[in-house]
Amino acid sequence: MWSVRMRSSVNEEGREKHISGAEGIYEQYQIEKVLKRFLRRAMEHPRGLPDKIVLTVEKIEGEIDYIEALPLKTHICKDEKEAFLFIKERLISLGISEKACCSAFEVIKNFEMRGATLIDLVTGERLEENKERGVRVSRVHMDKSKRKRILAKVKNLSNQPYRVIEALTIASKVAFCPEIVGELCISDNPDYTTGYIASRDFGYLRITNIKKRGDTYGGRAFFVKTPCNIEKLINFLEKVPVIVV
Ligand code: PML
Repeated sequence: MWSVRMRSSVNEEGREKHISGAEGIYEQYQIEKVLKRFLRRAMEHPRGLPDKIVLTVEKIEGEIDYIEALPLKTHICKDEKEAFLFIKERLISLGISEKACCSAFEVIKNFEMRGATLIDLVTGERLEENKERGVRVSRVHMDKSKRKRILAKVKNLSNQPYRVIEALTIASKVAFCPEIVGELCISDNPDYTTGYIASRDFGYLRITNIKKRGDTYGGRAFFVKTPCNIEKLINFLEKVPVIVV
């Protein structure tokens, strides 16, 4: 099996600004088709035209972990205020402090990261060393038959069902880490206003109107129980190949 990844960016005043990313685990015969799809996605992203696209094709050596997808539900909120209150309540029910919830929203709104931030679930402190890059969940893919079943379930819920599948795939790998108690995700796509919170406890919970249409901020925050081995956690999220079934 092969890990195929894409990330695109644009240089803005000497800084590399993230535009889009995509990835999966594929058989060798699928690589060419996937590369074409990823390239089109990079060139047609609503966040703009990139000036750099990195495509990586890497053979996977060693074992692949198989894990179960989180169950998916949707909660309707009328606006971002209602969404914020609902999210806070659900995250607090997991043992995450109010301070940590607010810190996650603040980081997502104010810091542009390529990956996710790791938030200490009590103090709200950021735990990753490289704060500009964040942690990029990688080498993860949803199995074809699971993908079909989820697609049938979400095609009437979202106008971008593949986005839901990708996010559910990432959230399932994240929730598999015992050190991570919950996740908050807001899409950085200005036209996509549904986000989610996820945990082993309540699964993948989509939240409508998590932000206003047109807002360009977005990102992911993982709530981490400390003390824990951060390096080992980041290694799992970024490097260990996982197929979600
Ligand atoms: C969904 O379940 O509708 C997807 C939510 C967030 C996706 C994050 C992204 O693709 O930007």
